[in-house]
Amino acid sequence: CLGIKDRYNAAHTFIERNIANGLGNKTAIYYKDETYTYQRITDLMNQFGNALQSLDIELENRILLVLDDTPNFAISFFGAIKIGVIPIPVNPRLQPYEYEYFLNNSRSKALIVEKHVWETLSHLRKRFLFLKHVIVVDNAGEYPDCHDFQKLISKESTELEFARTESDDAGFWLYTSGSTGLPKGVVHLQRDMEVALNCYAKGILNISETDITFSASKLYFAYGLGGGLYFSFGIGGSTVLMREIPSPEKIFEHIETYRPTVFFGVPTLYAAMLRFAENSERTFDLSSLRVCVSAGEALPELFYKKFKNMFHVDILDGIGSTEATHIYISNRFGNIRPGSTGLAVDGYEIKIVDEAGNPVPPNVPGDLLLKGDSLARGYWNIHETSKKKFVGEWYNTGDKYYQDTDGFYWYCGRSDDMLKSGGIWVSPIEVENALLHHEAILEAAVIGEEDGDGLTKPVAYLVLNETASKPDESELRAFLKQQLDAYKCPKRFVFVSSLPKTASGKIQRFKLRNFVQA
Ligand code: 3SK
Repeated sequence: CLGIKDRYNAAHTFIERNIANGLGNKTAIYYKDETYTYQRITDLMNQFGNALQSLDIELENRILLVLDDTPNFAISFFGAIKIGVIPIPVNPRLQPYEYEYFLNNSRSKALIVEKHVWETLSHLRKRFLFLKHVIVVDNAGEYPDCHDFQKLISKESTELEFARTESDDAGFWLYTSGSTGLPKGVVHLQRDMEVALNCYAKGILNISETDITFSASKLYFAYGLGGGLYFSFGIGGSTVLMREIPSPEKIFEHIETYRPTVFFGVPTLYAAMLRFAENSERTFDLSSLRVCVSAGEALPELFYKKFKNMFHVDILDGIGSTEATHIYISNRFGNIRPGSTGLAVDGYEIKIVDEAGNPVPPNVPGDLLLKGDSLARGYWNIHETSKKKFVGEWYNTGDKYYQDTDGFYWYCGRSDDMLKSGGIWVSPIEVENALLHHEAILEAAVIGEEDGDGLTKPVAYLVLNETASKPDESELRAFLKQQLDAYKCPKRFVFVSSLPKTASGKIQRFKLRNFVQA
């Protein structure tokens, strides 16, 4: 037929291929004291897809998923994809005005929502301009103008046809908040998850059918979506889902109970796990893990070493982005350089360029550009920003990096976070890592601030360890001078009880800058 390419649907790759491979009875999800086989997930996914169709939600319509990490997420996400409807998972712990923005910006026709979120939102319903249906999980009849998730899908058949989708069709969106402005809808294609699976999960993690994954990062975040869902589904493995906010206690409990083999976390969580274990009277059994993964921010060398020492497992640090679908630079088994982000993942090309766009020599920081098949199509409805960030085949990540002579990449910070002190670029990451070696310091964030002469100087915001007393500033300076050139040493230290962070654990240095300017 003219105009029709080969058919492709990610719900086949990640769900139904497992049935075709004879894995219908295999556990796909461990959740609380229940197990969900691939057959059960397939049946529920089909029922959900049929339910959407019965509500006239059709090919290329968008739906917003405001769901916790439970099997309902997997069912809704892949059920929508199977019929060519575009699911948009977002954080279920936001303010009502943020959902108003997501619903109107994406023009979602349906909202699939946890009851605890709908309770905060229902009074705003008239402001959701394109919304036709609200499907509440555990609604129990309290909202007569909404559908109850369980009741709605249980009426439906477990048979469902795939939509006529192709690999280049929009498959799903994720919103990225960035450091300024409103969140941007990142449009991903049907095939993007399979590219990330092949390049990173198979290529770097050697993920296989015997693996059980567990991600502390939530499924609405690109990092958690791979680590906690489609990496294991893509190879017929199993995954552990945890609804709760990931405290160290809960993480240890889940690892000891379900004995996952691959764990995904972020540096602040690894630091919190170490602290929790150091202050605990008992030891924690992490022997089921063959590897831990870190992303979101650079993993300080210190955390890597302490973790390995305490739990005898490597953390593979890498960097990815929502726009890239998943991780594109990573350390590898047997070739870990602590503190560095590692080497380019096969399937991706990396360039580091100066302000004029020319490649920089080794050891010189520049802007990191990325090329690869899992790159998003662009941002929804923000043409100018899309043009600036997606240039030809390259995506400008907004991160400053340098590459050493062995090919390893070293993170210097977000381009917006770099500061010039005495006319020389300073990486906040380098100064923060030096500060973290001090026994009293738990967390550090460094920004540039103008001094009385209008010159920019580094300033450090510090969170102290619970048991530590405030160190003397001259002692801190002397400590840093052993590790850093003088122009990199902070001129001021501000002690705070916490640092501003994104829901995924990234330090928001721009908030400290705005706070200082205000
Ligand atoms: O922040 C990261 O490093 C990351 C990794 C994988 C997927 C998405 C993101 C943002």
